Amino acid sequence: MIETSRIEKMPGIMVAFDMEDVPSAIRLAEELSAADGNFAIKIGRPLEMQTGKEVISKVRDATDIPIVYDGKIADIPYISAKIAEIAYDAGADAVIMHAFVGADVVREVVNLRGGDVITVIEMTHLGSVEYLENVSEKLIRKTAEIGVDGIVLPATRPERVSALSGLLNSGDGSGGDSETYIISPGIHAQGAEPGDAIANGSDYEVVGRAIYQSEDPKESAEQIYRQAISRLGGV
Ligand code: NUP
Repeated sequence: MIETSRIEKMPGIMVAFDMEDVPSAIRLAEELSAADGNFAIKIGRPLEMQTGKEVISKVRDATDIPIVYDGKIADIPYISAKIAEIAYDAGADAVIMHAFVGADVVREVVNLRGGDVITVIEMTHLGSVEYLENVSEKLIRKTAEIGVDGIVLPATRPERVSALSGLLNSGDGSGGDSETYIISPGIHAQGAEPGDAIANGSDYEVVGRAIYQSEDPKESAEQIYRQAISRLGGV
């Protein structure tokens, strides 16, 4: 039984692999292995849909960097656990699932002990304020109590990262675990700047298009990493 996180709680960049070209994904995975900084890879549905779970295995063979499968799992407990199990078996270190589906689903996936579980608490887009923002404190408390490894908070709303990360670490009876890492998408393509989330308590900033659509993805990843880290001041 594995109880420790596969993903280290330390500032870094999680590169979103949403490109639809498998060879370029493998190339970037190899390049990131040699890149200067703390990186993780997040495989999203657009890439997964090219070949299915094989692409997770191919990226796994190309690098030792932690791999997160972002299926945003949101189904009944049996199906959610099945999807997570397939991703772990293919080589993923972590899966992303929705918290709003309820504690029974989160618990079922956590109980697999196949790898890290990251739950979506609030999202980066406008519609996240319609429903998720109203229940996010409850979602954090519940998922922390269950013992997830990571949560998703939006870099596009740094004030939410600050407020909710404080809640996670407050030890106010919420079951909050300071070892729980925070990942925050929204850098560049969705309007946030490198460091906006990390400076407010997040650990990893998730960056997709600004890296994989750039002329030199490895160089862009390194540059964004440096910019984000510099916002911590002296670290
Ligand atoms: O709230 C979320 N917002 C978001 O953009 C939760 C996510 N998981 N993501 C993912 O982060 C999204 O699916 C994509 O893979 C990545 C952001 O990509 P980009 O906007 O940097 O290209």
